[in-house]
Amino acid sequence: MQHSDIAVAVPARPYPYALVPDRTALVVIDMQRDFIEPGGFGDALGNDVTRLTAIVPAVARLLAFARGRGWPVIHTRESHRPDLSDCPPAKRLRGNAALRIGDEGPMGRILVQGEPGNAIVEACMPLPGEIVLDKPGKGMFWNTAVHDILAGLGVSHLVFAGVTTEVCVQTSMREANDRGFECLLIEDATESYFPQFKAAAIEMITAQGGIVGWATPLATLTEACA
Ligand code: C5J
Repeated sequence: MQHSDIAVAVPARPYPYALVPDRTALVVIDMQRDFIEPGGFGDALGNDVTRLTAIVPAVARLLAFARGRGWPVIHTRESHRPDLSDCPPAKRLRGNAALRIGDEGPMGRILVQGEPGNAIVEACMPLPGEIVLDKPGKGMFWNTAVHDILAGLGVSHLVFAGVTTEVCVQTSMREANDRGFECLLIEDATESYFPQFKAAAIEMITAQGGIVGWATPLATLTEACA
C-alpha cells in the first residue's frame, strides 16, 4: 500500500508534534480489568483503582477517533502463560502482595492469559481485526512481535494511551523511542495510581526537547486532525 508522508501539526508539549496520519497507529496499553477494577492485580498491590476507572471514557473516545481515521489499533495486555514460564521469579515475588501473579483472585488467576481479570475492560474492547498483544513485561517490545508488526504496517508514529503512565506506558514509549518511532502521549487518556507520578512521567517524557516524545490532550489531537 502507498503511504502519504503529509504531516499535521498537533499542538503539544514541548513543541508541535508532526503527526503523519498515514503512518500512525494507536497503542492502548493494558486497559485490563486486573488494573482498573477492584479485585485485580492493582487492587491487590494496595492501589486505589478509581483513578484509573475515571479515564475509561476518554480512552474509548480516543479509540473511536482512531478507528474513524482507519489507524491501526494495538491493544496490549500485561499477561503471562498459565504455567508462568514467561514470568521471572523476580517479577512474581516483587511487592509482597496479598495476591501474586498466578494466584487465584476474585477475577481468576492474576495477570494470567484467558482469565476474566486479564481481559480488557468492556468500553475499550478490541474490535475484530485489531491487534491484541500479550506482553510479559512492562514494555510492549520485550518478548513480543510488535516491532515486526509495526514495520509491516509501515508505521512510524505511535499515539499512546492506557495505564499506568509511569510504568507500562512510559516503558513502552521509551522502548519505541529507542527504536525510532515518533511517540505522542494523550495526557487525559492515561493515568497512574499516583497523580504525582503521572505528572512526573509526562515531564520526563517531554523534557529536553521531547527526549522520549510529546504529550497533548485528546481534544487538541482531535481538533488538529479535524
Ligand atoms: C503495572 C502497568 N503498573 N500496566 N502495569 O504493573 O503499568
